[in-house]
Amino acid sequence: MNIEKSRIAIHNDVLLATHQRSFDYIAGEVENAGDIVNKLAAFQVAIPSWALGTGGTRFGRFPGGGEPRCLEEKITDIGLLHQLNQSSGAISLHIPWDIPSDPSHIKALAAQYGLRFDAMNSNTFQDQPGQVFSYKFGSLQHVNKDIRKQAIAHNIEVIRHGIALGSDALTVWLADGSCFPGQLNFRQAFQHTLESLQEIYAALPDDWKIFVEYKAAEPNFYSTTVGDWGQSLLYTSKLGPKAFTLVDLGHHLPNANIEQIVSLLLMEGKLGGFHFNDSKYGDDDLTVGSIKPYQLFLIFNELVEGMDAKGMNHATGLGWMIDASHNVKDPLEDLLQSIEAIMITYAQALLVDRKKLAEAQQNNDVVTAQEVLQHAFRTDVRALVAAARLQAGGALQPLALYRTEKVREQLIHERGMKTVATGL
Ligand SMILES: [Mn+2]
Repeated sequence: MNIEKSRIAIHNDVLLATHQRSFDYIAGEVENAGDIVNKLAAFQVAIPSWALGTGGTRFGRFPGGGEPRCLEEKITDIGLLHQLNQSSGAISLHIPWDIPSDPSHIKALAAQYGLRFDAMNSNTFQDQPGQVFSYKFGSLQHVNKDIRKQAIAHNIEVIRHGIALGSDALTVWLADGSCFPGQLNFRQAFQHTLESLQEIYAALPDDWKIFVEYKAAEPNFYSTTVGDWGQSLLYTSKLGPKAFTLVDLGHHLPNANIEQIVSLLLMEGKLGGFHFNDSKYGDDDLTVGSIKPYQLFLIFNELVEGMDAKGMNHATGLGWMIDASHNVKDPLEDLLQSIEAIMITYAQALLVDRKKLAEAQQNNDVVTAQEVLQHAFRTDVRALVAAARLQAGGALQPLALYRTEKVREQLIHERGMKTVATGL
């Protein structure tokens, strides 16, 4: 389904006067409103194919109906989001769930919605039907060379699918690790993983990147072979200039200082990808900004500061993606909320008075430093975000329009109540 441009225009017309009032107020309060709006309009966040259906937990899954049944329908769903907010202009695929049978057709369909293909994701955390060897005891780290070879070959196959679609990055997240003390020799597991990654790295086209994602725990609960940013940085440093660390907000131990991690990775030129979500206890994969919005702001503040220090383009310098799961919400509504939270936080980070903050730091004026950050965080920037959407042809209130257009009801009508997206 499509949301007609005229429907978006009618929606915007009704809200325009109210929006303009709010915009005029904030534009008078901040120095560079026009510049911020342009940066917001350029900023695109990739949606992963697996976020379009109900995730579930290990206890159960309660699908809401109308979920995409194939890759084409996943592209359609992201196209709908992008029509509404003009900020979801990329899709991230997971192989083997999303193997395109006709890549040129899939590429054309995505282009029709203005979507590009973001990083490709491999999957060696499950066994697939017909697979010769099991990944029960790991993949790239495995003690058996034949199993490592199978996992390497899968990653190279993912690169091939990505080339056909015009992607330019591979994200490797490994479930590899151990559940009990003594199960693994840590150094051997690291060396096996490094050698496997080196073979995958050798298969990357010249203009491709590989992102090595780390995670502290789960599904292995004693050790993880890429367990934290230090281990990821070790791998990516040894691999070479096309290898980068990927930070997923939910993949840290509780209370980790993620803003400091991204700052140092940016300094080293080794931050490549970023996965947004939120959590209270572990890798909860909740809606971005729903639990710890101030932490997200502090992270964005370091991202903006660190990227500016390196002269990086905010929109294209890193691979931005939402990596969340939806157990009780409509997945598309959840994604609209996540994108909104990302845009608001990015706008607030752009508001930080860098000069004043640097002066406060230089003078050990701790109070002013905090005031500078919290002034930006407490500024209501929603009208700036809405203005960026309006400028790009999106809806002033995407979630409201999604509901009044009865998008989910239409998707259920088209696809049925009992649909399950591949991979879920
Ligand atoms: Mn992730």
